[in-house]
Amino acid sequence: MTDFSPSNEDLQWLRTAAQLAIRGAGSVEPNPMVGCVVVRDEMPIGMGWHQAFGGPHAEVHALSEARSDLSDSTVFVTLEPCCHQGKTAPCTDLLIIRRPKRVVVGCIDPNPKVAGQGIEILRAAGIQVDLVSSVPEISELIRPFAKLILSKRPWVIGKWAASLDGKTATADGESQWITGETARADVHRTRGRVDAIMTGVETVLADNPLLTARPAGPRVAVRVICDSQCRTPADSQLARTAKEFPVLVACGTEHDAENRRRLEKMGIEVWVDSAETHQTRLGGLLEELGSRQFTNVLVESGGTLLGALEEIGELDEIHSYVAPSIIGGEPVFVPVQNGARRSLAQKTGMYFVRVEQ
Ligand code: AOF
Ligand code: ZN
Repeated sequence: MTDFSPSNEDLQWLRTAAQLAIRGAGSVEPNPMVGCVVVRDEMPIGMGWHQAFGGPHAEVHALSEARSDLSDSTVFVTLEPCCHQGKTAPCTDLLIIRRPKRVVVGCIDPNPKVAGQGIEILRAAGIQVDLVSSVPEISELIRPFAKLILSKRPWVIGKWAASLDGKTATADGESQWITGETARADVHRTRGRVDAIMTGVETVLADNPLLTARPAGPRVAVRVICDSQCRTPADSQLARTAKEFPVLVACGTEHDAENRRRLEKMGIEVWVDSAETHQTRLGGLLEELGSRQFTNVLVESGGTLLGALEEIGELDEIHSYVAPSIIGGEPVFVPVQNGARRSLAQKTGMYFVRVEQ
């Protein structure tokens, strides 16, 4: 589908719609975040966003606010309007009834039930539809949704905090706390919108983390421990709080049966993966989380688990917190431990989405 060349004003309204969409973070998943603005004579006459899973779509909110005749109005929507009956009615039906002069769409819906058909249907009904898929803020909005719907695996966000010289702990393993209050508050905001927070048993043994969002966000994450032998201590903070905040221990067939029973009695779900290697196990765990419709998984672990995820190409986004300090010495603890490349040509390329001080 060809891309339309937007005016500066078009871009501005699309960005406004993207900002509205973000308000649904943590409340709409596994649906995508979507924002919508209805504009007439350069003024917004209706604004909306998808607010909750199962609830009305962004267009429904925006169009109900824009009450009057829309024949001189443009609808800016970050995602192609849906054309299928899901939990809610097709947005294309609503748009065809309300008949705006033009609809500007920020990206195609990767859902196979839509996938360009929403645009076709509106055009066939005589409504001008312009696709502007070049706005990065909008493409970023739907990446987790797109990954889950197309690959059935969740979007994986790796998080670490490091010194300016790239160390995540001192040579003796001390890591709490490298960064300050602002960075920690940001991490807690992320924890409060994801479906799972994953860590490795080594981190549980070394740091005894709680891995809850404080203050709570819109979503309560399942705390997932990669623990092939089921070594998670029954007196760890994670185990002791399992009845309040869910914990899933992902182990292998070689796990310690007695400790497994002990953990299950504490309300922990133990999930056994029969795959042989750690790598296939990680893939299996991601598939399991995807089958539960988990959209976003935050990984807060040491370099081994993060490195293993990186090696299988499943590290989709990084939240890297850099502290203005130097730890020095040989790299003992670094964010991504395995998968060392010999040549720069083999590096995994990424790009900056947002850099904040
Ligand atoms: C839109 N606007 O705001 C959203 C859309 O079960 P339903 O009815 O909520 O439909 C969910 C699907 O609709 C979802 O998988 C995606 O394809 C699309 N989401 N579409 O026009 C919105 N959230
Ligand atoms: Zn819709």
